Amino acid sequence: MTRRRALFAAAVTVAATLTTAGPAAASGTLPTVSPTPQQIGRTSADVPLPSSVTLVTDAGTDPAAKDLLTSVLREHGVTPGRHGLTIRLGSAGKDVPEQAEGYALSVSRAGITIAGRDGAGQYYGVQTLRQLIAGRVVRGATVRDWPNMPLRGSIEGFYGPPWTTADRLRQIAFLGEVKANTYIYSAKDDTYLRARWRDPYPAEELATLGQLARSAAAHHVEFTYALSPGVSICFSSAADVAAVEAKFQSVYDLGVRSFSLPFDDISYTKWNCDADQAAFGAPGQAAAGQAQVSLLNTITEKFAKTHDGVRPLQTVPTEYSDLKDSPYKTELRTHLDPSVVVQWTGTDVVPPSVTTDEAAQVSTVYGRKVFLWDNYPVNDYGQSAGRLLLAPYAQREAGLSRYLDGIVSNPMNQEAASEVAEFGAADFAWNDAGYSPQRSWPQALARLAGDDPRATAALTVFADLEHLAPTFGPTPWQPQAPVLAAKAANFWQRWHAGDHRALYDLRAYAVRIRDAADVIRDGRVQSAFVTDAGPWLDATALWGAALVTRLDALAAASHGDQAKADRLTSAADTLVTRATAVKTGNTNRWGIHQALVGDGVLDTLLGQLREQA
Ligand code: LOG
Repeated sequence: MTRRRALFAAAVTVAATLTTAGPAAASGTLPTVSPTPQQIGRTSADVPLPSSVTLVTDAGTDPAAKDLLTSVLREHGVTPGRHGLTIRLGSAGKDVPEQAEGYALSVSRAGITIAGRDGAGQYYGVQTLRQLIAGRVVRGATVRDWPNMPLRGSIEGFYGPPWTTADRLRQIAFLGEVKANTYIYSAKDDTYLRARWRDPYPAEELATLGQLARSAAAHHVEFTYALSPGVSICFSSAADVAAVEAKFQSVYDLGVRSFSLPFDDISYTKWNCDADQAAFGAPGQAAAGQAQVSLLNTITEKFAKTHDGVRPLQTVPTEYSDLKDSPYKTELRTHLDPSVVVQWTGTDVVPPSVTTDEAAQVSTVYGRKVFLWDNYPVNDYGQSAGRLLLAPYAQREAGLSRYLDGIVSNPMNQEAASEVAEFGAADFAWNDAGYSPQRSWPQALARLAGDDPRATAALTVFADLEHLAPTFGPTPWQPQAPVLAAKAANFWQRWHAGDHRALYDLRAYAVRIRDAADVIRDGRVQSAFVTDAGPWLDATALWGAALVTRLDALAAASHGDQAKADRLTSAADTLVTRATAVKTGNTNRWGIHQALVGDGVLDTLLGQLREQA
C-alpha cells in the first residue's frame, strides 16, 4: 500500500470508529474527542465517577498534567486522595506509543490509567480524559494517540493592534486545551520585536513576558520568542549580532526556550549599512540569503546550541509564499544549518488551499520539512476589512504531515473569535488523516458556546454569515453564507413554482438570524468572544429583523394587502439603513469599517424580496 493510500485507509478507520460517536448522554457511544485521536475504542462500560479517587503518580509524573487532572476532577466535585477508584498518571505503562507527545489512556471499572511518552503526552492524556467525562460517569474507552506534526499552534504575527496580555493568557490556555504546543510571539506592531528590536526591555515588559512564559510552560505550550531585526540590522556588525543575542538572553532568563528570527516583509534588495556591501557584495537575492544565513547560523552556534534546553532556531524567509527555486533559496538550502526550522505560508500568502504536492516542492527547495505559517483566520489586510473570519479550517490536504514540521495559524486581532479556526488547525496538525471540517467546526463552535445547545445553534447561524474567507485577490477561498445562500436558492425555486409555504420556511430561518445575537449574549458563550463579535452581533440582529420584515411584506402583498406590504417595506428599508450603518471598533489595521454580515447574500436576498413585494 502506498503511503497516500495508507493515510486514506487510516482516515477511514478513524471515521468508522467515530461514526458511532454521538451525544454524550446516549449510552454505548463515545463523545467526539478533539483533536481526533489516532486510535480510540469503546472497550468498557461507563465508569461511575465517585466523590473521591485514589491518585497514583510516579517519579515521572508531569506536574502540569497532575495539576490539570486535579482541576478537572475538582470541577466535577471529585476529591483526589487515597480512597475510591484508582487513577494512575505517569510515564510508565503498557501500550504507550513511541511517538513524542503520545499517550495511552484506558478507562475501565478496574481504574483509569494515563501513561505518556513524555510530560506533554501525560498532559494530553488528561485533556482526552476530560472529554470522556459525561455527567457522573467516565466513558469506558481505550485510547492510543500521538500527534502527526511536532509543532502545532498559533503565531501572533498580524499587523495592527497586538493582543493584550489577557488575550495571550487566554490563547495559551486554549492552545493547551486543543493539544497545541506552540505560541509564537511575533506581533508586527509590538515595537520591541521589530521597530526597536535592539532596545532592551523595560522591567515591566520583562515581567509580563515572564508571566506569559510561565503560563505557557504550565500548559505545555512552547512560548516562542520571535525577534525581527531585518528592518534595520547590519548583518556584518558584531554589535548587532550581540544585540540579537542579548535580547534572546533577556527572555531566556525568564524561562523561554524557543526562538525565531523572522525575515518576512522586509526589503532584501538594499542593505541597511555600507559594511554589508563590503561583506556580502552588491545587494540582491543571493547576497541577502548569505547575510541572513550568516546571522541564523551564528545564533544557532553561539546561542541555540550553547544554552540548555533551547529548541532549534526558527526563521521566516523573505521568500515565504511561493514554490520556485531562486538564488535566495539556493543560499538557504545549501548553507543554512540543517537544524533551522523554515516557515512557509503556502502559495500567495493567503492560500486558497495547501496541497501535499506544494509542500513537497517547497520542502525540496528549502532542503528540509517546512513549518506552515497559515494565514487564516488573520484579518489584517484590505480584503478582510470589516470581517470576522469564522469559517471552518479547510482545504488543507491530508498527508501534509509528511512534508510539514507543523502548522501555526496566524489569527485575527480578535483573539477569542480566532479560536474557531485555530481549533480546526490544531485538530488537523494533530491528525491530518483523520481531520474533517464538518466534524471539527461544530465542535469548535460548541466549545465557544460552553456546550450550550441553543447558543451553539445561534453561533452556527451567526458563523454562516461570517463565513467569507478572502484571499489577497478578488476571489474568496471560502464563500459567504453558504447555508443562507442555499436556503435563498431553495426559496426562490419554490416561490416561482407557486409554493408560497416556502416563505414560512425562510421566515423561520430569518427569525433565527434576528435572534442569534440575543441568544448568544444570553447563553454560556465565552464572554471574550461576545466582546470581540459585538459590532457584528449588533448588525446581525438588524439584518435579521430586516429579513423577517421583508418576508412579512411579501406575505402581505401576496395576500393582496398592499398597504400593509408598503408599510412593512418601508420599515425594512429603515432596518437595512441601520444595519448598514453598524461599524466595527478601531480594532484592526483597516480602522473603522462597516461590520459586514452575510454581504453579497443577505443584502442581495433583501433586494430581490423588495422587488417582489
Ligand atoms: C505577513 C503577516 C500578515 C499577513 C496577512 C507573513 C509571513 N507575513 O504578506 O504578518 O499578517 O501577510 O496580511 C504577511 O505572512 N505578509
